[in-house]
Amino acid sequence: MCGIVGAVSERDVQGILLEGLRRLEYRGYDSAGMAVLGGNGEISRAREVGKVAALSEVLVQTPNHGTTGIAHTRWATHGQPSKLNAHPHMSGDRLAIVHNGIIENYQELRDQLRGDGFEFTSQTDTEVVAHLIERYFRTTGDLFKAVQQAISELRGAFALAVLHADEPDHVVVCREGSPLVIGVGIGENFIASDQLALLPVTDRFMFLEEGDMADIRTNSIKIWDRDNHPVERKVTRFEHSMDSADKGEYRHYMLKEIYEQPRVIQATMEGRVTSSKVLEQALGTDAGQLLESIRHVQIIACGTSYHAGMVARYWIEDLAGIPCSVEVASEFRYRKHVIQPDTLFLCISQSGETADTLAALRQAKKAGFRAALAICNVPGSSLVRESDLVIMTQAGPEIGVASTKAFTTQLTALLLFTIALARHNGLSEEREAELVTALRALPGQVEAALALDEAIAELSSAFMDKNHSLFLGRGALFPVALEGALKLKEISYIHAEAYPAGELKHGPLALVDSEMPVVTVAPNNDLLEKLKSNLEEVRARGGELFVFADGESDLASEPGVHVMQIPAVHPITAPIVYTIPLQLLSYHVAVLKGTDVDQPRNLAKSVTVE
Ligand code: HGA
Repeated sequence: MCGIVGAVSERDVQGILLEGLRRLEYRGYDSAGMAVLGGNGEISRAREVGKVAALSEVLVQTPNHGTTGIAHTRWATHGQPSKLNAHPHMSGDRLAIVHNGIIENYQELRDQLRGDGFEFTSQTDTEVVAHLIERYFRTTGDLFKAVQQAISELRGAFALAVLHADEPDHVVVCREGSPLVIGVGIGENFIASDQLALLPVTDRFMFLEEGDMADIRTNSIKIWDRDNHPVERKVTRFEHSMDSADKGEYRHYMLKEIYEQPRVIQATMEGRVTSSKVLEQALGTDAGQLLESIRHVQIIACGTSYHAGMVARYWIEDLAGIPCSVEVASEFRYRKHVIQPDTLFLCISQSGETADTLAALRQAKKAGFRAALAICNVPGSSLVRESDLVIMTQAGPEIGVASTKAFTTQLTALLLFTIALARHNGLSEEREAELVTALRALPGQVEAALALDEAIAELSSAFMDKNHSLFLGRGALFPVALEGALKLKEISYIHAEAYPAGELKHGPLALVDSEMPVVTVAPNNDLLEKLKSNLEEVRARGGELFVFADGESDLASEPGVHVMQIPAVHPITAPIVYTIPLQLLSYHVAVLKGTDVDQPRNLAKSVTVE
């Protein structure tokens, strides 16, 4: 999704802005641009379609020197990806603006502003905001007031950074529905939509709250809340090490992130388990009291996080005996729901800024859920700040657009939560100790699954020239099949569908032939025998099978059947371990196909627009 970077400094900011944009590339975007206020009192702007490298080349030819600037990577929502639609947008040649989000009433404002004589050069909703601010600037002669008045007329979601040539040396920013963070420097200050963009220049950050506006200068940061009261926002230090945003020896971020999983799963458990128990205080000081009262769990998430939620439903109903519903956020938020008493609202999001998930949470709070629990990877994100309880995953920055380590750490956190909840609902000490032992074995088991990398790379050539594929799983492994299919779609662009294996004969079997590889995850659980029958059904129709199976499952390779043995795992933790080979399979197929693995086409990392 779009990214914003800005700087107010005494030194030249072009390099800082460009580096910031590069660090936001992982979010996915279609064009990039920058506006800098030069020493001559003029704003110079550069915009290019495509990668930040293209913008950088233009800036080598014609540099944008100056000490105050704003920059942007755009992921189009209103108007096609083009140079004219790329940000920054300007009103005349004195005001420049960058925007993340969507202005819902842009058409009506556009008509009004046209009537006032403003000319539009783009199809974007953002340009409306530029002209609206300029209109108020003409009457107030004050950029801060002009932004304040303009945003009072906007409906939708936005993070904005505004620069005016008549008011040099500062940037005015605001946040309503899209994230914005201030980077605190010495004799210089910064802004960005994601703190990662600013790590080369600072590790101290202030997170703006919903409705905040701020005035950023070299030596001051002033913030006002929605009611126009001056407020202080806490300065927090960035915790993850700098190198977590580097690729290191790996060819792609995605591969690096797949390999980080043993460590980050371990980190997600750290401080939260003893040798035999889950420490429920790690979920929050009052967690015990709250968990005691929960009678139902409603999980909300999108994409990969939704698949994590689907796995958790099996766990919660199995171990805690509590009913659990799972729904994608974009559906949940637009329908009426019946809320059971004492329902816990559980949101899962890697970034904590997923627009639909946040909107669902805000609705849920009004609707009267018992409490909200967030499972999230980004400290200080909106989701974390707005939830009652939080379990932070410790995945560290995830740069690859296709989520890997965020998923398995979400599952780890969800299992910790499930065990804590189950303890209030009849889980015995022995069973808890057994589950904690299974959890603690995970890093080693994931490591063992990673050892299959080379063998999976060989297998992947069978998918190279295929257009479709089918993924099968049963029970809690069905969402793992869904996640495997999603990974293959996302990065190799091969159409992949996932089904609960028992559904095969109710339709998808009609598609099976030698051109349709069928991938299956088959741990040694009580559904294995049933799954084997489903695989026979595929073989009988000439389908080629790729089975990731428990070593004890007595499934063996034969012509048309490729079996990869996975070390024995506890049935409860199997979904985490069996995810690994599917990630590796997608990765290798994508590499063979030569796609942009870390930034697949049309996709964005944190989906901060609806
Ligand atoms: N609506 C604006 C910004 C889009 C955005 O924030 N994407 O993540 C545009 O289309 O330019």
